[in-house]
Amino acid sequence: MLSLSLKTLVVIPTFNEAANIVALITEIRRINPQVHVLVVDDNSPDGTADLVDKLGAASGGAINCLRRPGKQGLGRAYIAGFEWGLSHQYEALVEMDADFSHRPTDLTALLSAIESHDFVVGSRWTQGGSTLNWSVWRKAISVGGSMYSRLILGYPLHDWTGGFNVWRAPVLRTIGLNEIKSEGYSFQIELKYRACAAGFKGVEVPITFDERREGQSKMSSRIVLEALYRVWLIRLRPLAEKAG
Ligand SMILES: Nc1nc2c(ncn2[C@@H]2O[C@H](COP(=O)(O)OP(=O)(O)O)[C@@H](O)[C@H]2O)c(=O)[nH]1
Ligand SMILES: [Mg+2]
Repeated sequence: MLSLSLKTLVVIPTFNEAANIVALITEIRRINPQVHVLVVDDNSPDGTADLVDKLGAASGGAINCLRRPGKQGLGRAYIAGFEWGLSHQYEALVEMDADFSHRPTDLTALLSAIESHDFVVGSRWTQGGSTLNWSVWRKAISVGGSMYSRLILGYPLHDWTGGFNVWRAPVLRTIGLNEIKSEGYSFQIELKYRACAAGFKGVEVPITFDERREGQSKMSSRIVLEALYRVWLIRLRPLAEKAG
């Protein structure tokens, strides 16, 4: 078992993930029992939040659910989850999807890497990373989107749109979470850009991106298109300097 020096919170945004969430949290904590979990649920009609609360009641405070009034998008959910985590003194905050696309077994390598870095990017497109059952087209759009982001934003990451990442608390405290307007894939791009631009040091760790296990995707082609123009807004907006 990996021994963690940092108090760690896995933040999982959910909308209608009742078929996945209990199995996912159980698996995460079976592999890494020291990590805590916060689910940020946007009032899912399928009762996701109630399932998490049931699990949480027997967890001694290790599993919590933040309930939000309605579907406000992935970016807003993460910002609320990060703020909750920072106010509860967590030192490392993980982003992870609820649908098993991000494998609980890959989390161990990400947690190991955060011990010596400011942030860790779980990467499908670095040496050793992969996707399972993706068409050539889907791969081309994802790799192309990351190359496009890298060219415009200028930092040498290979997976800009991925959402399986770890942030040390000072990074999230510094980069101006409340100024972030992006949603979906561009939210992930903007977090990475702001961390790099503030001078924080990250590393990419290879992951295998699996198929969603149960339920439906909430992403749309609108969110892909949003990312294409948002990258320019992200690049051109002035950023706060890194403190200290
Ligand atoms: N709280 C919240 N979670 C969301 C929202 N949209 C998507 N999610 C969650 O974000 C994660 C990624 O979404 P998913 O639909 O799997 O996207 P895809 O993998 O790109 O198809 C999943 O855990 C979703 O339940 C939202 O509006 N609010
Ligand atoms: Mg998914």
